[in-house]
Amino acid sequence: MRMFFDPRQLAHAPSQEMHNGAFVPYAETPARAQALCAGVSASETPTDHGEAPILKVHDAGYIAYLKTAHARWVAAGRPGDVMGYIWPVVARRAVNLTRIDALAGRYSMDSATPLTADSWTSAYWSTQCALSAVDAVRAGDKVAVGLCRPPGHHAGADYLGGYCFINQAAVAAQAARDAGIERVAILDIDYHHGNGTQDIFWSRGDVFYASVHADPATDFPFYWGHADEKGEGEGAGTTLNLPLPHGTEMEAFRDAQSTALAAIAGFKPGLLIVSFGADTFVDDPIANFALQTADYTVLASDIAAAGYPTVVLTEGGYAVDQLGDNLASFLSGF
Ligand code: OKP
Ligand code: ZN
Repeated sequence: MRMFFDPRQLAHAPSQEMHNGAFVPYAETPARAQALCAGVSASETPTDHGEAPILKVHDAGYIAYLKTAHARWVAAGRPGDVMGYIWPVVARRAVNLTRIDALAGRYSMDSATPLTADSWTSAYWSTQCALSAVDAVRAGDKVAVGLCRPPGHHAGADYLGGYCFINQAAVAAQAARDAGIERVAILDIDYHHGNGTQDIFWSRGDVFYASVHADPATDFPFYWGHADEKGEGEGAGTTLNLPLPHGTEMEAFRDAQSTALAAIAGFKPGLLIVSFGADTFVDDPIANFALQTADYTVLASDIAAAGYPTVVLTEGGYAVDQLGDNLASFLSGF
């Protein structure tokens, strides 16, 4: 099984995030990436596909922001990492934005995703891992893995958030479409709903998005992921949300994943992309499900049994000491 990782993914290292009204150490650490690598026997450096596949999904102004925001921040005399404080939610005239604070609000969904001088570089290489995994599967491998960090599923076409900058699953799905695969399905089993992925494909009938996640009534990202969100226009019926309550254990999670896989089977995809988050683990410090390490093997076996060419991309998972074992357990199911 080919796996992709680039050491430049380690560079992004925000010092702190806003959490429940106070600054706390940033949870999405470089140590997570080291744990992912420790969980697999070997990985390869990805091929550089350039920016073009990223720009097929993301807004050009947004990508320019990712690349320049930290320099603007420094030029404005600011310390630390870029952090927005005003959003165009109430006053929506987002025109003539030049000041870094205006841009940060325009291109962010939250205040918990600091942007450093290295964020673009790390997110870029995280995305190249996803694209290289798509290449491996197109070349005939049954399954390939992008050891993606930073993660991607909260990033929309023109916004960052939830520790995410570039949506690797979306860029991978679009690359597969552009390579001639007519229908692509994304199965998102991170603890959190993948609002960015849902938004990007909301009105499209060629990419199915199914997510099993914590109920947005209790969990981030709050404004997406309810069961009645099903897509619209050409995409009506190609979004499936399966929210679950705090305390969810393997049996209920597996049932929900089976429901998602049944819906995906009806869509007849030529490629499956799995957004795999290990933050469903019982001891995850920022989440509230109760999966055990051995459960991930069973979940992956169910996915493998569906028989699609499959690209696995890592998303969350913050119990760093068990992250490698949880990933290894999942991959062994293939
Ligand atoms: C990313 B992924 C305030 C709470 C913000 C953000 C969670 C992002 C999870 N600090 N939490 O889906 O694992
Ligand atoms: Zn998550």
